[in-house]
Amino acid sequence: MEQIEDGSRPPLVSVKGIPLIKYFAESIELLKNFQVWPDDVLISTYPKSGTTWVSEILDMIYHGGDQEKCQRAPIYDRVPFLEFKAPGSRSGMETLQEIPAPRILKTHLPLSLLPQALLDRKIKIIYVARNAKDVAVSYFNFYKMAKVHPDPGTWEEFLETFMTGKVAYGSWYQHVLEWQELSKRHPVLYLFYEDMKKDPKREIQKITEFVGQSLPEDILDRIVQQTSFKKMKENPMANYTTVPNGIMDHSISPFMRKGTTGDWKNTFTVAQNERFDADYEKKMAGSDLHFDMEL
Ligand code: PPS
Repeated sequence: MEQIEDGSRPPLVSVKGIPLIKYFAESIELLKNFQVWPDDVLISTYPKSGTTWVSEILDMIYHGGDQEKCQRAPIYDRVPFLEFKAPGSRSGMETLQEIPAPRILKTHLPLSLLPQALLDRKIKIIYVARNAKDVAVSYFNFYKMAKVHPDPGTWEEFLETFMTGKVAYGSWYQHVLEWQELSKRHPVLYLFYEDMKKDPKREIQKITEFVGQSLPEDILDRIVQQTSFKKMKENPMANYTTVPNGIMDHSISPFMRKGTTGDWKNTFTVAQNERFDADYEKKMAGSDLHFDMEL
C-alpha cells in the first residue's frame, strides 16, 4: 500500500473557490454519484467542532447504549467521512459500501460542495457549531499532527489564514451561517459544542428525539458517561490512534487534545484577541448566532 511520507503535506486545492485537502478535493466529483438512503443521517460540522463526539453519541443511541457494539470498529469505519480520501487508506465512499442501514454519515463540506441528493431527499442533518476561537486553536494543533494538511506555519500566521478563510474547508464564518440558514428549509438539528459541554444529557436527548428514537433515563446517563471526553480519549475506537502515524502523529498533538471551552485563552495574545473580535463583529454582523467563548 502507498503510504504518506512524513512531511508530504500537499498544498490545498481550490474547488469552486473552497480550499480543500488535495486528496479530499479528488473525491468531490465522485461524490456527485452518491446514493442516498432515506434513513441516512448526516453529521455536518466545520472541522474541530465536535464531529467525533456527536458521531459516538449517535452510534450509541442507535445501539441502545451498548458499549460492546460501539467497539466494533474505529469511528471512521462506523461513521463514514464522505469526502475522505488519503493514500494507503480506504476512502469514505468505499467505507460507505460496507455499512448497513441506518447509516450515520460525516462531512465538513460547505453547502456549495455537498452532494445535492442529500438536500433533495431531505436527509436529516445534525449540525454542530463551536466558537471560532476554540476552533482556530484546535485546528492549528490538528494541522500540525494531521499531515494531509499543509504546514500551518506559526500560530500568528495560522490565525491570519483562518480569519481569511484560507484554511481547509474555507471560512468558518460562512459555514456556521449558511448551515443555520439551511435549517430554515431543511430538517437540521443545529447544536452547539458549548451546550453539549454544559448539559450533555439534554443535548443527547435532543439528538435521540431528532432521529425518532426514545431511550430510558439510565441508558441516556450511560451514553453521557461513555461519551465524556475522558472516556473517549481512552477509547481506541474513538480517539483516532488507529490511524497510521504518517497521517496523524499523536506525539505532536493528540486528536483528543483538551476537549474544553475557553482553551483559546492559552494561545491568543491580547492583541490577537482584539483584532479577532473586531474582524468577527464585521463578519457576523446581522447574525443572531451566539457562541459562548467560555463556560
Ligand atoms: S474533526 O477532525 O474535524 O472531525 O474533529 P472534531 O471531532 O470535529 O473535533 C475535535 C475536537 O473535539 C474535541 N472532542 C471532545 N470534546 C468534548 N467531549 C468529547 N467527548 C470530545 N471528543 C472530541 C477534541 O478534543 C477536539 O478539540 P480540542 O479543543 O482540540 O481538544
